[in-house]
Amino acid sequence: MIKNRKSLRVIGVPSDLGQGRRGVDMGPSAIRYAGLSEKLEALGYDVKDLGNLSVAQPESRVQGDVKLKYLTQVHAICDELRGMVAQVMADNAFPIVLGGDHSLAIGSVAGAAEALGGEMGCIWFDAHGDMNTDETTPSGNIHGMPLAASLGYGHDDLTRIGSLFPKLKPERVVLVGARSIDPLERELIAKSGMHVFTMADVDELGMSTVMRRAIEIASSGASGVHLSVDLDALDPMYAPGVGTPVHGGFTYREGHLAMELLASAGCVTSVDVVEVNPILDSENRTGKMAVELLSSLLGLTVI
Ligand code: 6HN
Ligand code: MN
Ligand code: MN
Ligand code: MN
Repeated sequence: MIKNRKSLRVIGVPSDLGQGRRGVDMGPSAIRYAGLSEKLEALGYDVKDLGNLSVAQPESRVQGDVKLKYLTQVHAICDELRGMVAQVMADNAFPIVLGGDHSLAIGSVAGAAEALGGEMGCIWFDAHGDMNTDETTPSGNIHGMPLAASLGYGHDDLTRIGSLFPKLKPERVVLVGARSIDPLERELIAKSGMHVFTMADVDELGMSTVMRRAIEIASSGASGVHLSVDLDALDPMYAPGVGTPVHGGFTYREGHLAMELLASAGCVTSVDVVEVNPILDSENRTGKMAVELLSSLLGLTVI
């Protein structure tokens, strides 16, 4: 059971503004089609789907700065999401945020940290570092920046959303699954003092040891833990429908074991499931994987 919360609230963020490639805007629908609400209700939760945030179509918007594409719109989406996540948690419910590209985590982390009064830990499953800023980005895509922004690095419109600054402290931040880090991003990761378990660490230590350490780091002395799940942490064999696939990720069982260990630790207080791209998927496998992982996190092993 996740921090004794029986009420789950689903929020969809159908945005691909933080990403170069279109399709992740359909992620929330794909995850819902895979039976999200029904499966979580079957676990005994009270589930309410709060619908989607409204996001403009790309044809009607201006890209803006090439180093921070769609900054104005991403800022507005993240600020709205921050308010919704904070409200859900103030109502003693557990928010499940469906993406959409990973830039939305700037808003969900901000809202969760605000609701918990700071001192929140964060576990980030990702092939990437998401630790770029406008000064280091190779793409200008804000989905490569949310962890940096949450730690206080980057443009004010990304780091100063809401009242807390920064949202996260590096000693309670853990990235798991990394295997594609840009050269300048690597420097910021090292400088920041956050914790990283690469895929090489998962190979050497095993997922069980990695997750026990990650849980200890993120949750000790913390008011709660935000879990941000980028589906590209999984190997593309199990999650082919992602915008930026990288070989050599979590196996099916490693992904589930990570969730099951989080479930038994009972430390997670909010979650994002992001970067699902149905256009690149086959028969909604990645949407289904997202639902299965959430089911494991919330107490059921789906095999
Ligand atoms: N994601 N590091 C690359 C960039 O453009 O900054 C890729 C980022 C991918 C981000 O998958 O959430
Ligand atoms: Mn990623
Ligand atoms: Mn501003
Ligand atoms: Mn990511």
